[in-house]
Amino acid sequence: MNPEFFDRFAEALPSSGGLLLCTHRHPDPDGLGAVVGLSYLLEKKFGLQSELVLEGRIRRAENVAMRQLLEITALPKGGVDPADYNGVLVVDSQPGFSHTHPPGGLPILAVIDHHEGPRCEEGKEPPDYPFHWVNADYGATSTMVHVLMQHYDVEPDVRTATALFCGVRYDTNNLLRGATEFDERSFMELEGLADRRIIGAIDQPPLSRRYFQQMQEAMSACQDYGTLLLTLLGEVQSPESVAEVADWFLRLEGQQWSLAGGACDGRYQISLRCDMPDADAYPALRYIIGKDGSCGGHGRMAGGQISLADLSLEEIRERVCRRAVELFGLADVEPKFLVP
Ligand SMILES: [Mn+2]
Repeated sequence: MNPEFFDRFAEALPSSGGLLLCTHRHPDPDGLGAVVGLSYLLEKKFGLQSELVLEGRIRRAENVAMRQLLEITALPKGGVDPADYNGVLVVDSQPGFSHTHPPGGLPILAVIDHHEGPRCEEGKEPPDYPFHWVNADYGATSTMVHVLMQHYDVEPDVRTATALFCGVRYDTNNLLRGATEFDERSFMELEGLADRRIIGAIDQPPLSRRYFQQMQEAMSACQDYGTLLLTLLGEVQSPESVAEVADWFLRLEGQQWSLAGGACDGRYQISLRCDMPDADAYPALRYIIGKDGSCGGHGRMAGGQISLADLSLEEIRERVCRRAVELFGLADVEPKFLVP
């Protein structure tokens, strides 16, 4: 990336006043890491204060631990008076994605993201934000923020390095998934600066009884189609647990697609994962969700949702199952329960 492009980030910022940072609903470690990194850069280099506006609760145990241990504070969605701020910066997502709603009444100054999504797919020109950096060649948005910090000669402190490291680490599964040379460089550098005890505590957080119950429900629901593991649950404790279920079954020996779904907060959440080398999860999930909902994704992982306002849980499960089986050419396969 040429240095002049990064200079545009500085040009996009106001000279004073507060800023808001926004990421997707139920942020993951990469979204949180990118927020912490960007906030640090804004303060150290530009003397600007920024606050995270959080959409959706953080409930996955690892993400809760990361937020607590790194003391990541946030304003609730709806708790923001636009008059107090000069603009919004969006990370690890893009305005227009269905799970991302920047607070209204304020200009969007910057978008930094590594996801493919509806806008790329429609082949539209990206909207003209003052700083618009969307590049799927990065395995994590935290890497992009780290690269931006390096351009401005800002070295992260321990807390910031730990947050960014978690972002790179979880989004790339320790550099094993969709990582490029940029992610590798950031991973190595940040690891040396990060707090290992905090990383360990984020990695192995205490789990609730409900968590184990959820996993047992997932075990009994998982249907094995051979190349596809389908786990379409009813109510789940959090949207993140759907992603966790999809990730978990992907560890079954052999190579498969793992599709999981669960109802939470008025939406049916769906996660698709694959462990085949060149699989592209986003177009696959796009097909499976069809016109019923929306999705986004990156490399071998994708996530989306269908509103439960217009369709019943049963209708959604039936449609998702039918289209997944159709897409993967498994219409003639009689599924077995993974755990009979
Ligand atoms: Mn990400």
